[in-house]
Amino acid sequence: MGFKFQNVDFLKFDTLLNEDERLVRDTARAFVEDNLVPIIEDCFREGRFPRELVPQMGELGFFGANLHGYGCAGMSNVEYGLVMQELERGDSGFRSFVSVQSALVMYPIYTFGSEEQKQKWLPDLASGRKLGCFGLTEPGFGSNPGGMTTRARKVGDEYILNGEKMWITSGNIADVAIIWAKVVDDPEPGKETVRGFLVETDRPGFRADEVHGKWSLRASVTSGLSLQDVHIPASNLLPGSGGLKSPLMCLNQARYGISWGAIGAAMSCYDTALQYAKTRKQFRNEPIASHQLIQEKLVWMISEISKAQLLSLHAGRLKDAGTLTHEIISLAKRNNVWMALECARMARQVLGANGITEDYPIMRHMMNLESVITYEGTHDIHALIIGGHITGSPAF
Ligand code: TGC
Ligand code: FAD
Repeated sequence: MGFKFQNVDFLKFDTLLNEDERLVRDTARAFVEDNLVPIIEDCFREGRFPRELVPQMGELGFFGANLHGYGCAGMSNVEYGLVMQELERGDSGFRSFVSVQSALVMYPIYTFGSEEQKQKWLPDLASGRKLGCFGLTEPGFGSNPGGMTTRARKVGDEYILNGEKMWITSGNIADVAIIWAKVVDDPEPGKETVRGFLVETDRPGFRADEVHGKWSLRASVTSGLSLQDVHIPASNLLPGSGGLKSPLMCLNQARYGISWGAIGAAMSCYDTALQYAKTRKQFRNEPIASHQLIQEKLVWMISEISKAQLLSLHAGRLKDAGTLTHEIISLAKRNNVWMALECARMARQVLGANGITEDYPIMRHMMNLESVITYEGTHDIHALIIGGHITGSPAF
């Protein structure tokens, strides 16, 4: 069942995009319609990541799309955002996989890696021949990653890593993990500095355990990682990384993409509710779309989606101009994910009982968005980031 997606564009948003941007968006849209939509409900129910779609996404340039060289597509940040929008219109978990591969694995290698590391990893990650994950969160440190207990100790020409990471997207399917750890006695005895490491997942002492029992992002793999005396060559340190600022720079990339992705999930919910309301009849033998309270819900959704589109497009234009700040990204991520979750809840009501079934994508989006509003900085943590910025008083 369900409906074929119809474009959601109240504001003539397309007129704000150039031809290349529309082409990229339409390519991603067709990929999602043809390949993801037909299988996603089964994947979600079965708790299966549709890995078979990885090579095609590599060919389409979706991995590390806004990076240049090393086999990457060199898209603009707006184009990259539009890809994220379309992928999440399909499924947030599927978009998460691409976000992690791109913003959290390829970006740190691209930004903090040596030339040798870039040559070795980026082309394979761009094509999807290799997959990666990003280990920042720990069982005891989520919103406050600066408290991490994972440690790296330099011994001769090796580092030895010990620690636990939790809630790691793609942990069990990754060939390489970007692990953030505090290096002991760095830069001087008694001091510690957060640094990033490339850890091949087949190294002795590295273990990934999949998290089961999720009611959210079921089409995405989530894992706990354990590192016990994992020896890596010193050359696996990302040499440009240093301080908590480094992983936070990666989060900026991912959060920016999420701000677009959430619009996609909201579009899917709104479009489903609109089409349903036009066909479902109650009382006067007229479609429920003719009832004022249904219209009010649809109007709320299209208003908020339209504002979110402008917000992310503005952020993208600033990012392309090199002037985007992380506080603006926090505002966009916070607003758009909240907006999408509200749309999912409203759209679900428009569908009545049918809204709770897998015949329509709404309930899946709603459950997925509960993760999206939590990861990459919770809704409240982004309020504190913005609040600290405008008042000058950090409130963590
Ligand atoms: P704080 O003292 O505020 O900052 C430490 C240093 O970092 C700088 N900074 C940033 N730099 C770049 N980008 C940002 N967004 C930055 N935020 C802060 C800051 O200026 C400072 O620099 P310096 O030079 O003075 O050292 O740090 P804090 O310890 O008080 O912590 C606050 C913070 C920012 C960590 C917290 O607000 C936060 O963001 N917590 C959320 C953690 C989080 O988002 N984790 C995400 C894990 S990955 C994930 O969820 C993947 S989900 C899969 C998917 O993406 O689809
Ligand atoms: P906590 O930090 O324990 O927060 C619990 C509650 O307390 C929240 O409501 C929070 O807003 C609130 N809170 C915390 N501190 C404050 C404060 N100072 N003031 C007011 N309220 C506060 N991490 C990775 O590193 N890599 C990944 O790939 C990754 N993928 C993920 C995939 C999924 C499906 C999920 C659910 C999470 C993923 N994460 C990943 C982890 C994610 O980033 C964390 O869950 C998130 O940062 C929140 O941390 P926490 O769950 O420990 O919550």
